[in-house]
Amino acid sequence: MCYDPDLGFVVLRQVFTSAEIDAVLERCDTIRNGPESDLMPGDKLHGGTVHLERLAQRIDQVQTLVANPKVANAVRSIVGQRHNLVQSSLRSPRPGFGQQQLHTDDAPKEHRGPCRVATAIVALVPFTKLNGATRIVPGSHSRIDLQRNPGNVNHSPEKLQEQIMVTDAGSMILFSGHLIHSGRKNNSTHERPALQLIWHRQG
Ligand SMILES: O=C(O)CCC(=O)C(=O)O
Repeated sequence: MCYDPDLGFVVLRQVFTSAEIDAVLERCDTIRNGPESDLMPGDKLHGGTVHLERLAQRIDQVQTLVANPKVANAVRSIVGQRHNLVQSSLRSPRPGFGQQQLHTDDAPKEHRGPCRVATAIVALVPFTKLNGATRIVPGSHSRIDLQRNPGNVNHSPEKLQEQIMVTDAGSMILFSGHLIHSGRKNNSTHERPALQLIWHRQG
């Protein structure tokens, strides 16, 4: 499947094997249970949602994922040839947490041509409606009016439909950083861990 510039997203299936997912989760657990001196700025172990930052520097499998040609090609089709990874984090809402407002990951897109930002969410467990699978609004990356007021999506006359990204573990939801999206509440009894990767166009 290729990035669809009209919809603003693509799902890349099985970018991680189950062994790679296990290795990433195990390493995250080691960091979470390890000495405080191993924590990095932005790591958040308490509260409703656990965050671990800079995982491309801390976990080999994440670094390999970023270099995966299938991923790199898809990122290039969103932000162009020259880009850099600015975020590689774990986001893991605990049961009862994770709900976010609809938002974009960059300022409204006022120009045609490549996007400034690409975002990927990699499911480390199956994403279900119950556990807070990410929601996205296909096509909203071309709607500057809605990017300015993402909360208006559900009231727009054209009724852009939000889509809940139910998917299997190991799949990547890759989208324009101008696409309206959000995390949803985890109503399951387990954490919903996912990687969040963000690239910025250079130049
Ligand atoms: O974890 C998710 O489902 C989406 C997270 C997100 O959009 C964010 O933290 O900005």
